Amino acid sequence: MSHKSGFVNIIGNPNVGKSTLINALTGEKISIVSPKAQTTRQRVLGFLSTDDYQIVFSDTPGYVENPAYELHRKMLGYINAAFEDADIVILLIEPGTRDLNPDLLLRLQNLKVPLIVCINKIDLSQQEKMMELMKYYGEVFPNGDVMLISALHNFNVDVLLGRVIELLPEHPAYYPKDVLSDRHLRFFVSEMIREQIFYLFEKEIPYHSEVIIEYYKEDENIPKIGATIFVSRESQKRILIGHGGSSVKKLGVQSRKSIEEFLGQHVFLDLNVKVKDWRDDETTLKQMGF
Ligand SMILES: Nc1nc2c(ncn2[C@@H]2O[C@H](COP(=O)(O)OP(=O)(O)OP(=O)(O)O)[C@@H](O)[C@H]2O)c(=O)[nH]1
Ligand SMILES: [Mg+2]
Repeated sequence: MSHKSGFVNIIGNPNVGKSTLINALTGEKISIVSPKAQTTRQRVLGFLSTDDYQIVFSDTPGYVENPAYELHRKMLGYINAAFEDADIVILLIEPGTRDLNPDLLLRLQNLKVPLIVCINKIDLSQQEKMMELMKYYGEVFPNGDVMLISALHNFNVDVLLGRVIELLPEHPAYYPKDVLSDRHLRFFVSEMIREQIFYLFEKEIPYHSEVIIEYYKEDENIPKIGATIFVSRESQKRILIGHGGSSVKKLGVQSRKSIEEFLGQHVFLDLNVKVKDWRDDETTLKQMGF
């Protein structure tokens, strides 16, 4: 019997809902989500497998307009990689967006694989404007499909999935059928702490924070997890820790709750804050998994 499989890579500007979409498509928490731009920094794969097919969905960072740090260049590198191995590209757009970066636009127009343009967050816009936007993108990408979705409210996500399955090439499965992602537990745990940093802290703090899991002891009744949060400057460390440690304590409680929900069990979580100018440091970025 024939079997379908392929890489379906979600690409778009920051904050358009790419991570929300990969979670909706797979039905799992594959990628962290926040209301702030540039939440996703690495490529994360999420798999949807049945007897007949395996879809390898890929979440990518939002397109970085002006890369200023090595971190940004790494983020752009993941987008490049997603262009290279895609069997299908989903371009995610926010209502009202008409200008894509010229380089991004050109690459999308010259794709050798099918393109599905999804206008997301349609719950936030009027029908008439959506129709205009659909027409506009239909003209910009005459070979692509254009559809309206809401990743957050699960509207038309099933229609998108149906189209993806139609377009999927015949190929054996790339990954074992019983796994959900290419990432291990430590990655998800560090990302969930980072997600809470995006929710709890303002201004530059989330953008200067990265999390490393130092230990994950599963041999105990309740797993013990130790994580270090790296920030670039002493002043940022003071903000993260807060008066008498109040802010880092709150971060610890919220992160622990989210990790416990993910794992379905209690954990101990110990957070440490350290200063290191990690965003421009190749070696440190490598240690952080970039
Ligand atoms: N109203 C509405 N909000 C949405 C929808 N989809 C996503 N969002 C919200 O948009 C924000 C950004 O979502 P993400 O999934 O983190 O966006 P992203 O494209 O992955 O962002 P980066 O990783 O920063 O590039 C979050 O606050 C989501 O809840 C939608 O269909 N409707
Ligand atoms: Mg994201």
